[in-house]
Amino acid sequence: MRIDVLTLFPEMFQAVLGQSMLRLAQEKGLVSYHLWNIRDYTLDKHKKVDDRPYGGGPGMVMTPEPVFRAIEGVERDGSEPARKVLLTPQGERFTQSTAEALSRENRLMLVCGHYEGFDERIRQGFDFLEVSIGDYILSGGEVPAMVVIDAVVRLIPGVLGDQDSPEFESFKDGLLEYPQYTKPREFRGLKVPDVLVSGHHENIQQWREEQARERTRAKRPDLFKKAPGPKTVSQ
Ligand code: 21W
Repeated sequence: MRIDVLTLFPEMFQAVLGQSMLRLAQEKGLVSYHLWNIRDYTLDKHKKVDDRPYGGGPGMVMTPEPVFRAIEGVERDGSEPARKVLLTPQGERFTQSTAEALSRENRLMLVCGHYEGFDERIRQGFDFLEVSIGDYILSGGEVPAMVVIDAVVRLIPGVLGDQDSPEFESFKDGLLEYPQYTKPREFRGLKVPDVLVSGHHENIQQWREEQARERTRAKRPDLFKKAPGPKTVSQ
């Protein structure tokens, strides 16, 4: 997969794309990241990328010319059209199922805004999937774009090892993760549950399922309602 990122702050991505799983995915040749600065597509001598909103109001709006030129120029840099994603607070909520859908694309183009938003004609000019990562106010689309990249790239076949392969994730059955422990057996008086060191794999599996269900019911009733399995306890 080829991922193009259009942003006013390409340097923000270096640390995230240059470490751990995202870096390894690129080293394995499974993905390539291409960072582009929208400011490089300005035509005026002041390299202006934003301006005051018509009609008045607070903040600045991303001006259409450099964004159009960046999208069109970057698209021509590759050999196939890109699925375009606009990071915006008005977008549809980004979920695991959005990540799964995007992970099947050959080419993604993520367009990040800063300031108060995009001139509306940017939306009119392209076929975007508009995505928000949640209902809180951030300073721009850069962090959301990194969230999207992380969630998508780890789903590309071959990026993760067999052990942490996506099919094994408890999110798949709509439940939260069961509690996990490692050494030592006892830490500051807190003990690892006996069942986990019993070697009885059936009991371990049953305990984990119960814990995952109980945790989800207590912490995420919204997920629990949708998860398969009984919704009430006997008596
Ligand atoms: C925050 C842009 C608030 C615009 C009209 C007049 C991308 C984001 C962002 C930002 C506003 C995402 C207004 C979750 C986010 C992002 C910057 C609102 C007010 N409208 N997901 N004045 N949260 N945020 N502008 O903030 O670009 S995805």
